[in-house]
Amino acid sequence: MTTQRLFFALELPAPLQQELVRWRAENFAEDAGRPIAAANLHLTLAFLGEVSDETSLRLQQLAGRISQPGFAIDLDDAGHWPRPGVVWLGCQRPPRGLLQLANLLRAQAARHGCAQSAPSFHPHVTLLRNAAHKVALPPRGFHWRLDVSHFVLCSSRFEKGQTRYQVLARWPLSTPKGD
Ligand code: 2AM
Repeated sequence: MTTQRLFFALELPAPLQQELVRWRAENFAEDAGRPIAAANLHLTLAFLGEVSDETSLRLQQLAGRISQPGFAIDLDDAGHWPRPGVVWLGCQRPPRGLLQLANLLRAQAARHGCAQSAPSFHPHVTLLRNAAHKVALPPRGFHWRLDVSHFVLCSSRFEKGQTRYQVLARWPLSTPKGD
């Protein structure tokens, strides 16, 4: 049986990825942690772990039935989790649509045997890994708006010393009423 390491995620547009990398370079010490490559910056909705092709197909079918409006995320918060050694960018007020989408995908994953390591969903974009020591965070006041009109399923592979994510499938969210 073949398995793949998979996760549902929100993509960040390439210009935003580049902007975040520039901002990170200007606002964090060089030894704060290991920077995530621009192309790998994303927001995980539900981590599935190693799953069989059968489970992957089933979860993709369920994902395809999700019908909810798109939403906007204000990336205006940052933090440090010393235990996993993660420095992240997040939102002070996650929109309801984001929580609804992630919780649905997480519940479907859990029902198919994919254990969620975190009991609750804290939306974030990981900026640095291996950040075990105290990290000076930039003062609040930064802000990027992410308009979300679709979500994706990605595979994660470690090849030649690098983590590579590949988008396997994409699903649209409907246009919010009034647009
Ligand atoms: P992170 O950014 O908080 O580390 C691909 O590896 C994505 O899945 C990453 O964004 C990562 O979240 C998340 N991920 C990796 N391993 C995980 C785990 N054991 N539990 C939950 N999420 C995980």
